[in-house]
Amino acid sequence: MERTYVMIKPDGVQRNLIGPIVSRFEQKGFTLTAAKLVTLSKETAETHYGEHSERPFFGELVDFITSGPVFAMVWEGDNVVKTARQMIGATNPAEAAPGTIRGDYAVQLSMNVIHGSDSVESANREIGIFFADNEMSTYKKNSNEWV
Ligand code: RTP
Ligand code: MG
Repeated sequence: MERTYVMIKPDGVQRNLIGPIVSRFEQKGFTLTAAKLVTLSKETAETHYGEHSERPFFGELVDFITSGPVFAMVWEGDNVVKTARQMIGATNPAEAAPGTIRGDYAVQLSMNVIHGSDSVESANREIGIFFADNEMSTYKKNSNEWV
């Protein structure tokens, strides 16, 4: 079963958006495999966002993502990587469609509430950064028979 890494950023945690965002993924029909509230070290943040290390906004991005706790999650389900990205919406909230998480909750590019892995390969890499195998739960929900 496909898995993706989703992380509510410090702005989302402080704006009381953990509940509403978790609800969206539950209601969609995905299964929560792992979750924790954690404050990232600079090293972990730099590893997670390593693909952007040469970009001019990298320092600002690392400072923001380490500025307070994030809510780290693994979600599981058919096509969850692509579908989660669609639910999250465009990177720039000004371009994110209404109905998406960034479209409904965010205004600024830097404080865009949530991260989602951009490919299955990225998902596997990011899950490995944040969760040990023994922090992941595999279980069956009766409701899964309907999705
Ligand atoms: P994320 O990795 O956080 O889920 O976001 P994303 O895939 O939609 O966008 P990505 O290109 O990976 O960029 C990572 C984060 O960096 C910030 N950003 N700032 N100042 C800029 O031009 C700029 N571009 C990107 C955004 O906060 C974005 O979420
Ligand atoms: Mg990205």
